[in-house]
Amino acid sequence: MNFIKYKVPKKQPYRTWYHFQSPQNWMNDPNAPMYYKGVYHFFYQHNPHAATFGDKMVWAHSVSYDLINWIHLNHAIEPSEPYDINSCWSGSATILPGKEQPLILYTGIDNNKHQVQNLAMPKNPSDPFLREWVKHPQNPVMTPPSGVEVNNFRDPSTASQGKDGKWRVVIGAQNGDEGKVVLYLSEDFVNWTQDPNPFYATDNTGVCECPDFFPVYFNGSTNGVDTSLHDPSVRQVFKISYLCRHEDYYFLGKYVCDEGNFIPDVKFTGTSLDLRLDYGKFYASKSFFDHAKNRRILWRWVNECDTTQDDIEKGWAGLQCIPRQVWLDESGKRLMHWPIEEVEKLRDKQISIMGEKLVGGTILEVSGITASQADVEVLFELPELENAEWLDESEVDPHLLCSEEYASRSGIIGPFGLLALASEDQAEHTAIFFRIYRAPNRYVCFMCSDQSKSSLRQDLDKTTYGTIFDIDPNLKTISLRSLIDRSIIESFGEKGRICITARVYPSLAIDKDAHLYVFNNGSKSVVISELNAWSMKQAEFVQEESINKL
Ligand code: DQQ
Repeated sequence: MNFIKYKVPKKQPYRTWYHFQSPQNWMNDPNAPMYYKGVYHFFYQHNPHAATFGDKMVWAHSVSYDLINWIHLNHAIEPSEPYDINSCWSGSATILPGKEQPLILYTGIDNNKHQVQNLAMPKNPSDPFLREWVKHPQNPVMTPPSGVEVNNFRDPSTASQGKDGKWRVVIGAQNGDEGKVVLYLSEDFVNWTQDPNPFYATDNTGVCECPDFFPVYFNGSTNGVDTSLHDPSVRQVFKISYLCRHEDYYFLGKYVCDEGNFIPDVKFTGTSLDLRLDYGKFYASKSFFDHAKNRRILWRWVNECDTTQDDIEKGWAGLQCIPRQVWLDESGKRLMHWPIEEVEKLRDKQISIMGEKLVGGTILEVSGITASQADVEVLFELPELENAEWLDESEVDPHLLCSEEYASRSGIIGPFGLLALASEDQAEHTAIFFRIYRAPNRYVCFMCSDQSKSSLRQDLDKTTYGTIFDIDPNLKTISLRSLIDRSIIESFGEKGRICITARVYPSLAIDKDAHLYVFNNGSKSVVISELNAWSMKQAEFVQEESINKL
């Protein structure tokens, strides 16, 4: 097999070094991630003709042995038949037990612009790269049911099998103001019937896109669970991407599989109390169970925050976060996220700082690494929490709080954190920070990613992101990890309890001119208990020679 190596062109300061991107043009949702015959597969929504969304979307396909270095293959699924001639939209893979055969359900936009669900199978299941896919002769296998708009019926999930042997998938939909998720059942994966009971409905959220439905262990274990396991050791996660908000929310709850009945612990409120997978730029996530390493892995699309014209000039748009392992925390109330361990293979030169006290107003440079591509982990030792300021969180919107130049304002315990992708004079920087408050009967932490000074350029969306979460009143330390990669910063607070992803486009803080700082603007000192930062090597992206040259 011959491969062509892809190199980041010199004049592409925003092209990432180790985050997955399409070789060129537009990319959006992750589709059908899976592990099959020793190989990880990743498909994605792609417009092969432009750096903008298109009207003939295809499924692009890449494979990897470690989820970090990738081989791009030919497109797996393209519009070709009346039932998908106007685009092949998102879907999922299910590996049937016994036969060990992967099947894909995807949404086709048909010749009437209706959305239908189609089935595709590998032409040669013994090819570990699954290069070629064939469409089932009985397609479409599902058409819009009554009570669902014909142009809003899409994104079938991975199927789970009940004790009755039947397969179940959930599909996103809409009817008028009502966003919906509908449940379908099948004995043979080809003939599907809709469950007559309403599965999920919500008002004013738009289409419930890309529903994901999977179990997690309820005992603090970080192990993943196969999608079809339903027993008392697991709780169910139901994730929805709400079109009107362009944000991913999830619910934890009970699932009685054979009754098709999911009961969320808490309903959607439309407020900052709702649980989100990531509080930044993040959409259309999809998970899979990696049985090679017994873990559940989450992928998701991170769109650009520059202009369409910029995307056209760059020749590409969209990237994917580093895949994250997800599990339920010990309290059973939140998902935890952590970048897959394989990303650590890219760690290169390391800098450490131990036991450094940061008095109020300190800014300390973390020098000696490539600050434009870095992995930084820092553990802050906190002062006594009883010193914290008062906050009535019911009266604040965390995003707004974050946009009021909070990093540079002084508080008591915080703001403290990192200034990433910063210019030497800090005129440009993205501040990722914590600030701790006293709230009625408890302490809370505000975590923020502030992009307002991320670039001197004016034509960018510099929305800031923030969230408030409860902390243990005896908390002594708090951790922050940021994966920095030229135009993306993925941050993980409190060991992965809170994630915020941001896109930034510095005009000064590029390549060797990018700097990394740690700061404290709180009047109480915090101590860098331990900081480790690594330069990150470039991941390897190659393309099979048989297809379009780069
Ligand atoms: N993107 C796909 C749809 C999905 C949306 C089209 C979510 O299937 O609903 O590219 O980003």
